[in-house]
Amino acid sequence: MPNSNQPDGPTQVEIFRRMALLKANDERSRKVISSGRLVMPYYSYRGQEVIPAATMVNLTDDDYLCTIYRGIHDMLVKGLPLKDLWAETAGRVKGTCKGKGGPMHLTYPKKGVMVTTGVVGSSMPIANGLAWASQLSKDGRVAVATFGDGASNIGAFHESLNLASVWKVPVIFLCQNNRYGEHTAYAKATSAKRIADRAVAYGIPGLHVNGNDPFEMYAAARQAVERARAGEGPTLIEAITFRFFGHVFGDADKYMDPKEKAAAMAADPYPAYRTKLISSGVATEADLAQIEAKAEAELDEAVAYALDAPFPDPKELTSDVYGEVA
Ligand SMILES: Cc1ncc(C[n+]2csc(CCOP(=O)(O)OP(=O)(O)O)c2C)c(N)n1
Ligand SMILES: [Mg+2]
Repeated sequence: MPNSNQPDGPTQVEIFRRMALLKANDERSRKVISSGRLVMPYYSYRGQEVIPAATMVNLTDDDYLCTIYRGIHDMLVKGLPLKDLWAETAGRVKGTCKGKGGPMHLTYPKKGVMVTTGVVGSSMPIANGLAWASQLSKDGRVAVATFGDGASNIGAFHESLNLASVWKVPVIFLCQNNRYGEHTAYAKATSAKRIADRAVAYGIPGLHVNGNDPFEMYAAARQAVERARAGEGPTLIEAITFRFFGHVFGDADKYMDPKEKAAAMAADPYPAYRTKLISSGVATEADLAQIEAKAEAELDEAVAYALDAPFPDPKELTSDVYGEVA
């Protein structure tokens, strides 16, 4: 576990700002869906906010992100605007894919959000392709593939790590180990105690970090980004976290151990980090309350913007399906 590369004061606050936005967005999403005003499949990332918040602060807008259905947290902190996100998840014309992609297929290339996929394990080969393009064009971009613990048992994980290592492409494989794959607990589906150990088989660094600790997460991501930019190749990061809710919104999560869940929620990284910033003198209670209020106000605006927008015209069903060949 790396212990250098600690974030400076302003970066610590920026990580908090991103976590506050993510927490508020998750809470608002569940509230709006429960109200019946919005119908969509929703994969809560509550509990996992630290991972993208402390990782993406190390990236530029030009760097790439390939993520999954449980990836709204990754995309928001990579720069996907809140209004565009809400419009797309609500299936409205003002969304990132004109309302035709929905929550499982968000993209926003202007900020490097290249693909969201529902196919477990598929973010990795796509990120490899983008990283290979960066390597060939020498544009310095780094690609990050996020995925879950369950995805590390898919063939594409192993193929991607191998190829990335052989070609030394600038890619980071960021595994968010939230202890469950759909309705199956980690130990029932995964032989390795640590997914990070699998990196050894491909001759690349495998970092095993507490994904609920913003400083540890930041240091690991920074190390991986620096290695990628220096042309040294890929890194696998396994970030340990916990999914507070069931696989998809509405799932009764009976298969989750209630004691384990209660303990994880009691150790919620959000209030813990909030307290730490205040006690270390990096921010005041008023500073952080202001950040939280701003996130709520932005959400008020984004939800209204999305729900007031029209649905796509059925005539648009087959447009944007194929690219035009000149
Ligand atoms: C190739 C493929 N196999 C199976 C599924 C069904 N499925 C959807 S989510 C999921 C669990 C994945 O768990 P994990 O990788 O840990 O990600 P998490 O949902 O925990 O973030 C499965 C098996 C799928 N979508 N794609
Ligand atoms: Mg999982």
